[in-house]
Amino acid sequence: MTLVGVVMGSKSDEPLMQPALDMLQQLGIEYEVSVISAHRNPEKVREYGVKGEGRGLEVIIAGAGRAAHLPGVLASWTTLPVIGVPLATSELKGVDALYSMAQMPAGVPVACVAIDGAKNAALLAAAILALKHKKIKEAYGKYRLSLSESYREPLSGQREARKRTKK
Ligand code: C2R
Repeated sequence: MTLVGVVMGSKSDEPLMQPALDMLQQLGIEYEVSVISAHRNPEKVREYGVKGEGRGLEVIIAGAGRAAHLPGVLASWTTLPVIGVPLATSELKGVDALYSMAQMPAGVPVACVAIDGAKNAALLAAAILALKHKKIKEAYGKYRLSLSESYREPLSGQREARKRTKK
């Protein structure tokens, strides 16, 4: 079942959003991808927001650059959690999009990850889904564990190297 809707403002955003798709796939989370711009396709964005939950979506990830109203507009049409990914596609290198998402007025929240933080958007989606889906909880837990393990190894490796140089 498709649980995550990944939406981007333009086809040109695709390479910057790819890490989210890769991470969702790695965690075994089914997703769909759509290109919808809030100002170019206002009717389509409304339909996506209104019908998403009924189609089974549980989280929406919305990536956009420049004056990035896409996540906010999507969030206005649904009570599903919306995670915004500000993209560095403009002369302002994503700061414009970051402010557009993080500075949502009170009442309609958009969770906002770092500029070009598509991978973290997928992980945050996984954390939300993990509250309800056991398999995703396991996959996400495993991923988090792998981070601490890959962190530990070089450290103990360094200790070994230090021991060797002391001899
Ligand atoms: P084009 O390359 O299509 O001109 O898009 C897109 O996310 C993209 O980064 C340039 C940039 O405009 C952004 N865009 C938005 C929205 N629609 C397109 N921020 C929106 O609805 O918020």
